[in-house]
Amino acid sequence: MAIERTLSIIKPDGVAKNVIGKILTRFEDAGLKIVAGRMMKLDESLAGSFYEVHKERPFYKDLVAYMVSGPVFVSVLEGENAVLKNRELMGATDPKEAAPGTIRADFADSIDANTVHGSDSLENAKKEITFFFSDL
Ligand code: IDP
Ligand code: MG
Repeated sequence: MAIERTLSIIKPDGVAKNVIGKILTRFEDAGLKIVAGRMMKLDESLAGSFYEVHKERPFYKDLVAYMVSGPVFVSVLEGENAVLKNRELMGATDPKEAAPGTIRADFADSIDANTVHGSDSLENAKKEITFFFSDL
């Protein structure tokens, strides 16, 4: 298996619930290393271009509005199979469908406030990492 890097964002609800540490611990306990991390307050332009792929989706406006509603914690996770491993730790997009023990099942309130973002492919991970950490 290859060592990969993936982008994680703890969304405004995760930061507001004071569970940054608990979420990062899950990554570390699963063998993922936090190789970069930063607290940020996104603005509409940054959140809008990050989620550009969803521009035509009906939820795009709400998603961008949600992502700028409070601070987020952006990090880069590194380890074997990091992209898929992070997606497994996160659980399904809709917390009602997320498997027990996943981050979204345990912390998320709704499909909007679903606590975490994670890159969905190695290709997108590379783009998303460069988007936030131009030096990596
Ligand atoms: P993902 O975060 O699990 O990769 P995506 O399909 O990439 O899910 O969607 C990005 C984000 O947009 C989701 O995390 C969620 O917050 C929001 N979202 C996705 N689908 C819906 C929907 O049907 N209604 C409202 N928000 C949605
Ligand atoms: Mg996605």
